[in-house]
Amino acid sequence: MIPRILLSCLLFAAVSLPSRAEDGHDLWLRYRADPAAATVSTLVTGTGSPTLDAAAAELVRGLRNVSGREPARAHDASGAGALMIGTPRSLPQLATLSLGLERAGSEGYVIRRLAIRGQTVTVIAANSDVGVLYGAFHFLRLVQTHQLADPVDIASAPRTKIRVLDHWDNLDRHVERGYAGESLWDWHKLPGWLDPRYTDYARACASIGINGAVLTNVNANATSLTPAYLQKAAALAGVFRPYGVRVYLTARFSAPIELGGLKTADPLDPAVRAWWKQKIDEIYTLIPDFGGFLVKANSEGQPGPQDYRRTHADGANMLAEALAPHAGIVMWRAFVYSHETPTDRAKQAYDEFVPLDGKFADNVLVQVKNGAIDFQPREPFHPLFGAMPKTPLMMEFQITKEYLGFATHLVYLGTLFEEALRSDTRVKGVGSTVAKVVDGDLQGYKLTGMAGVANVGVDRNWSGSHFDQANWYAFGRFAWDPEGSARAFAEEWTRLTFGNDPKVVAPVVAMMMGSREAAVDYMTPLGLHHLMGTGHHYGPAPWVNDLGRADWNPVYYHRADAGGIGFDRGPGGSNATAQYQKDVAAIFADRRKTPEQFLLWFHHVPWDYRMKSGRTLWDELVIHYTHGVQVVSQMRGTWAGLAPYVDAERHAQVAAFLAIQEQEAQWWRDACIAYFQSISQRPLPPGVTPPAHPLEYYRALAFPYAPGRS
Ligand code: BDP
Repeated sequence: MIPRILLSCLLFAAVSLPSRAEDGHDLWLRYRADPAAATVSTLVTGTGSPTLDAAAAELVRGLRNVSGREPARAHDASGAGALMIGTPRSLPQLATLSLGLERAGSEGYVIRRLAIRGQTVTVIAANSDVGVLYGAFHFLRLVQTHQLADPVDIASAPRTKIRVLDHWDNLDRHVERGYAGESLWDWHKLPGWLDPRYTDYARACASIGINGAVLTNVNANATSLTPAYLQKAAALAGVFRPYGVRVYLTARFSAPIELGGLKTADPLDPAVRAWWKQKIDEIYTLIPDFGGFLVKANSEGQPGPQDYRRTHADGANMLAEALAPHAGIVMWRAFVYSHETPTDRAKQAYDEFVPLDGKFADNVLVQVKNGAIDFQPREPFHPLFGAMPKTPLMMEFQITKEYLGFATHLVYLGTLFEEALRSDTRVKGVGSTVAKVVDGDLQGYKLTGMAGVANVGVDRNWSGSHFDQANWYAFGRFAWDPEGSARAFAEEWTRLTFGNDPKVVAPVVAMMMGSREAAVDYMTPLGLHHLMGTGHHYGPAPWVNDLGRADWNPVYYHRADAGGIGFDRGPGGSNATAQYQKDVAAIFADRRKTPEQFLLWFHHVPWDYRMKSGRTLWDELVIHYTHGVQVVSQMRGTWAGLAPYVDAERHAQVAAFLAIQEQEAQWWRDACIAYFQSISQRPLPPGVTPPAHPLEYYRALAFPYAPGRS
């Protein structure tokens, strides 16, 4: 007979060999064999449900792969090392234990280690099935990151209700601003073929607490509301349901005309209202737990209620009224600006929406981008946060890196999310952070939410690069806890993705934490914004001044002239600063008080202005551009040194992408310095290398096939 210890070694070896390819496909759910990880002898479950079964299956899959041993299954706690999972309803034994389940709320969970009949067992308990699933994923994270140290008493509940990915995916599978291949949704083969990736997508979402997916682009196509496409959406909903991921769609405001043959889409027209009611009822017969609609209206050419002299509230409330009986919601976007409005684009959303505060139906959230322009590498927080106490505002972040180097630049967005969420609106005194607005704590919103513009596609590694997976991950973690920590999420992700070796974890986390600041430096330092190439937004184009609308041109945003650079948004300029609470406004309106990272966002500043460093603004700008490139070079060096510790396949791709990033960072820096120098007419600070090419070279570059076009 083979001794047990030898048997388990053999089993372990069998699981670890042959090792699976490290191509990133498994995301942070890799479950690689790890002799140092905690084990579970028996998995104890009660009555099942699709969601509880998914939780058990995930635990079995994870524990089997990590420990090389499949846990036994039982319906009663037996023996040391057992893991009990369920709700008090599915596993009545849990009701007899004092677990503090009230801490879990309706979607959260507790994970506890306690003694039952003298044996130490671990419990994952929740008040709902999906809470158990979330707890199972948390437990597996603890196992893989070696954090399961006694005593264990964890309680976690999400701080926002709606935690959604917005897919800017078209029905032809082109992903607007997507850099990871075609859309995951294979509309043509749906509903007949259910790609296994749909399940893996839902697992990945559930593992970080995401509970909704808006399947279609905000630049909406009414075809997605036709019966054939609703059947396809229903098939996806069926796959996602056990994982707690609800399906949402974008609603094209003119659908009653395009699909219904009506003459108008006026939200106050009875026939239009009846059309939407009937359409929504039809959706719910196919998708009983349909989440609702995301709407982009009267923005960038999309139709909307203003086409009929109605307000955004009129439009949103019409849809909300028809969705309400089914418990559906409307996420109405505040990303609006019009070329007919002469005011500073940064002011327009606030001007349009603040007068509507209190006029939206209870099941409407207004979805606000983190900053007032457009997902730039850095923006001050959007002045709408805190300014609409009677209207739930949900945060919209962009996970896909439209303005941050596409898939090839290593830019960890956790720090961007954190910076936005920790910004202090001060509307109810110091500490009135954006996080507290969004999670409802500050102004008592009943509905709360966070949306992330997804960065996934059919690429083998889902996100187009290994490190972009971290941005999906961090988004989910921040949606669950808007007061979470970018560093903690980076560390979790790194351990799950590259293992627990401190020789890898410390340098990778350090790279991630500095990466976004580096991108700000080599693209748009000191508050500059929107200098990207026309249309595709690839690379630098600060010189562009000939587009149809003033506010599409980079020159509109940087306003560089012989006297200086920057957009005067203070009282002497557009007065956008006045949209903030008065103490915040006083800081932003004063160029001496404005944090230098936002200086040129709010002020037009002379080239020879003295910065805090003692340098002139011009010198400081050049130093920032140069520093950004240096940080990328350092990241390359750090990564090269990690070759012995990272599998060859992933190491090679990251190394190649960092080389691209370094070249492109240099390109950004050189092109911007060449252009701004042509205006500032000042010499480079001593010791600084001049741009590699004359300005004309950069201006002549063209990229007709850059990905992600709109
Ligand atoms: C901009 C994108 C564009 C989107 C728009 C939006 O360039 O593709 O449609 O935002 O958020 O950033 O609606």
